[in-house]
Amino acid sequence: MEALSRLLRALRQRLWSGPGAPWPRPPARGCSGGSDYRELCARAAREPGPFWGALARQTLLWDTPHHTDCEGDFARGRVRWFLGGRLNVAANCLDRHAQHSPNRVALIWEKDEPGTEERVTYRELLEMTCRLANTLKKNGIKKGDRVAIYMPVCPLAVAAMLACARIGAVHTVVFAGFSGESLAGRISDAECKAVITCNQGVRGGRVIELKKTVDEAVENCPSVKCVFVAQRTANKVHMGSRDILLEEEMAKEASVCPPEIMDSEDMLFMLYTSGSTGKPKGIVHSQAGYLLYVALTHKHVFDYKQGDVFGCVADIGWITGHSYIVYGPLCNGGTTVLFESTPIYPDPGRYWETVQRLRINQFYCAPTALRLLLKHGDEYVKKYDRSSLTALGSVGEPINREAWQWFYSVVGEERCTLVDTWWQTETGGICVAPRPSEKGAEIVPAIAMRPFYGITPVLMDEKGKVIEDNNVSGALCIAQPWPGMARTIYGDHQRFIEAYFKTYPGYYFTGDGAYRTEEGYYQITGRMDDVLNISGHRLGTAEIEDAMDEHPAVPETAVVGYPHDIKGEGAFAFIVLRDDTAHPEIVSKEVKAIVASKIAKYAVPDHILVVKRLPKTRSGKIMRRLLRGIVTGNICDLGDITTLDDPSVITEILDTYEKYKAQHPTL
Ligand code: 7RM
Repeated sequence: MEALSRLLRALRQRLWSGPGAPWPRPPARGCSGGSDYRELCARAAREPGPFWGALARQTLLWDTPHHTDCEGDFARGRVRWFLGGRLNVAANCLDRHAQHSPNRVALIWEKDEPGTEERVTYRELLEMTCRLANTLKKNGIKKGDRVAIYMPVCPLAVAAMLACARIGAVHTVVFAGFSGESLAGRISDAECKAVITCNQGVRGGRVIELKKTVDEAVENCPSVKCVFVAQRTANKVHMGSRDILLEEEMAKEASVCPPEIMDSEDMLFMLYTSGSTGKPKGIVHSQAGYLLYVALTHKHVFDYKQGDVFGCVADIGWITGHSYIVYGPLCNGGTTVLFESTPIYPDPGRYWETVQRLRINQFYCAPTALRLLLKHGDEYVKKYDRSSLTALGSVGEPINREAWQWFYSVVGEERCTLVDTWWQTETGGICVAPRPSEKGAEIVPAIAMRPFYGITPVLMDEKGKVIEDNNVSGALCIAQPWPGMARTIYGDHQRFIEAYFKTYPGYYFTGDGAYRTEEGYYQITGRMDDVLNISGHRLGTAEIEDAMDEHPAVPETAVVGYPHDIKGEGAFAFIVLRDDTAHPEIVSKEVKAIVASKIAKYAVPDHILVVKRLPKTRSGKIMRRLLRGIVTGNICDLGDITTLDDPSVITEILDTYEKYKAQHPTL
């Protein structure tokens, strides 16, 4: 008992005084804080309003300039930027570029079928967007209405997002890997009036039945009045009474659509993301602040220059796609790649063959893909010409040393800047990254993470006090509002306040822990709450548990994360069976199927262990911390177990786990 308490103390200690840096990184040559960068940060911190206000006037195209830079604070959890300003986001992303350079390429669609890219110019994208916008209007979609987009990465998906922006409708893109039930949940919560989808998708050579999934989803969504169906494949799908062939209708519409002029703070889009409780939250972003922030971070973090080809291989269903495939690059008049395929189709050279063929200059991806690719060896990289590359970016999860080194040395030939970028759905854009950095320091392997100008990170100790020292870790908070931050959770502002502004009053709490180095650089250590990061995708343990609990034979479940070679983190589930007659293997299979159909395939736990009971406190709360300790091999680190109802449960589960592990050597 005493030993266990010691272990618990150690665990808490580890969380707060920090595991130290995730891994020792080489010193940051030449980027220790240039005068430009320092000056910008100082100005932004001193007078954030005027600082961002001036940038907003310079960077965006306004219908009416704003009169008030910023209003509100974290104490109230309500912040607003550029009040009085009026503009249209689609006009910013399209019209002004189409006017000056109509034939400049806006999108390069790297289709799933290798070697079949398609280019879309600014003029063409503007026309496509206007036709789509007119089609939406014709079918009754108005300013403020919500529209769900359930599509693969393709030009029409981008046009759909921009068409919503053009008429002032609010899009909510749902990653096309989510199940019908997940889609339905999001459509209902957002009360979407329409869904835009494709007949089918194609990924890694496999057909995905998107329309079928939408049919399943909208069956229980009375708010949906029409479903627009684009044709990605030649196959016919069932069309019902509210279904509309998108391209056919677009062809009938005018290629001009006057933009709806929006207030800076009107809602631009919402995007669902997982939190520590069961239900995903609809994170709301507004027009001007978001657009300004993603345009500036895109330009300065990647050093994007006019004419560069920007290759972010994320899916548009995640915030990374919104900010760095669509809004950031297009606001900057850039050329942006839409990557529809997978890193390993037709073989593990796909990314680099694409880099060579499209002459990509900045390449932005997730560590999980790098971990997968490096296992296939360097040859798949080296056989393609990567001389166009100038910057490499990583996002979504902590990048481990091996992946960083491989990306930097093998992919980037030690010639490209590698930017590890930390941010969240809620932050809108990149907040911590090695750039911008000092002038002349661009070519060094920048590994030191520091705040983008205007971002004021602070670390908190367990008592909720700001930590001033370096060489420490704590809870990562941000002290000052910035234009790109989320404004609310759709339909539940109270939840917004509770999730982000209650834990450390007056500060935005990110949910992540971070370590600050001797020199004052930041390294992210990972989530401090019950949110998993599986292959760079966020998932709440409660979300998975809620799905598993649907199984009639499973009264209790608990999910924890464990380190996974490729995914970074995997889900490990513990379940209790209602009675001894249930067959564990059959139940496990059924439970997995339930998770896939209620959430998505990637949410299915890698392991399901049947146990007699779960560790609980005397008040009946499941102690996931202990289970995490078991699956991460930190049994010496279980911490305070004094509140545990019956300590013998630990040895009981440990025994079961050891037996399971013996049969699963990959664990
Ligand atoms: C962009 C995105 C956010 C969570 C965040 C972190 C983790 C993201 C990094 C990272 C370490 C990084 N939005 N995370 N980037 N952890 N280093 N560079 O991923 O809303 O889907 O996820 O992802 O835990 O809180 S997200």
